[in-house]
Amino acid sequence: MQSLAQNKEEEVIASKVYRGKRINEEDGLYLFEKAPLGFTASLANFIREKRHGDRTYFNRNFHIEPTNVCIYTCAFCSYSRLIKNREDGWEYTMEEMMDVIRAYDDQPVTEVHIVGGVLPQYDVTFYENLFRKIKLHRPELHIKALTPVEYHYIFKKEKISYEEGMRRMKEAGLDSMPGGGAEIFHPEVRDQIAKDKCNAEQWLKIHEIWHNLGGRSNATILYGHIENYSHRIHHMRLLRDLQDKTGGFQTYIPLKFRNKDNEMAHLPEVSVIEDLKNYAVSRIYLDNFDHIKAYWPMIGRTTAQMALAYGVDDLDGTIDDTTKIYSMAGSEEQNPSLTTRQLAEMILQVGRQPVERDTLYRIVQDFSHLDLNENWSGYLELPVTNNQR
Ligand code: V47
Ligand code: SF4
Repeated sequence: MQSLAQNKEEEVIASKVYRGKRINEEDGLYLFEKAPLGFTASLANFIREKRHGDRTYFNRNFHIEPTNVCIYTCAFCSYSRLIKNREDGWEYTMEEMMDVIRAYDDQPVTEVHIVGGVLPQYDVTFYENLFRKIKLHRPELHIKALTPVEYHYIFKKEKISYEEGMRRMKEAGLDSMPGGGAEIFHPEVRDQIAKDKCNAEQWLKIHEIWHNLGGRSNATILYGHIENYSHRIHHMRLLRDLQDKTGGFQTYIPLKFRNKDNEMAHLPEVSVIEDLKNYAVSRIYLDNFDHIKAYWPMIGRTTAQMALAYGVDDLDGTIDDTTKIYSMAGSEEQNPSLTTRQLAEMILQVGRQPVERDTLYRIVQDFSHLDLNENWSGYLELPVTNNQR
């Protein structure tokens, strides 16, 4: 493999990557601080293509956000602000959430993603009942719900251990855990931006317990605010270490900090170049993660397409947004939702192969044979989203 390395450090890193060896923290820092973007991108793309070829995954999913107010006070989040002024907010009842589920009865979605603010009325029993009701109504719908932020809070309130709590969630129908709440693990940063919710050890412990119960989960990082590159590497090191132990993480999702209407609004947002570099370094450093996901509503469709050349192999899903956490924070897409056709087109336009997956990355349908000029069938126009109803 012809390497773009221009000096000794780059030769060492390239040689590790081409031999399938792990890079260390210094290598990671070098890639962040000094390496030319083209060099880093070529290594990330090498790994991406070795693992997945041109395959680019997406799923048909929709989000439910139980509430947009929260008892916590994360400085980067527009939600904590709203608790003082609840008329701007919503707090769904169980039946209202079931109405959203029922609205997709005729749609070929495979996953519901449930995450929102933390409120006392949503306790262990509430979520057990919600998961049971969803499974009773639509057993095959994958429930990807809540993060250690909610779990830590509700289990503590219920006075039960993480083990018992996660077992109860599993029995009630929880299928997997999304990656939120990770932010930046390092206390130098976490104490400033998310000081009152679960800490890094608690976040990691709950994932570990879930993995040991046979569950799968994702991991995120919130980057591009007050953290430095060492904090990002430290964050990934903790994830890589846990993944060595359990193998339960599926995908890593870098989330770009957006600065609208939150306590950190004075900070500028990082550039698209920084986004692409972050995806590429993540792909190289996290050698034991199968997938790197670009969450397209946050960075916009065009950057998401570009990210497919920087180590990313997954674009999340059709999403259909009842979710406001990102649009309120100033994300690119104000009403994020795409049909299968639109997602597949985005992937084909940059020469990759669109593959619909389920939450556990089992292939549902391969769309790579499709010709952009063909008259596509109605099936591809689904899901017809709430936004379009
Ligand atoms: O943890 C909040 C982030 C996360 C802002 O697992 C913000 O498939 C940027 O984790 N700027 C929740 N980000 C979302 C999440 C997620 C999203 C998509 C897919 C998956 C998955 C998980 O949203 C929070 C926080 O890091 N967030 N405010 C903001 N101003
Ligand atoms: Fe609450 Fe999550 Fe927002 Fe923090 S990031 S204030 S825990 S909704």
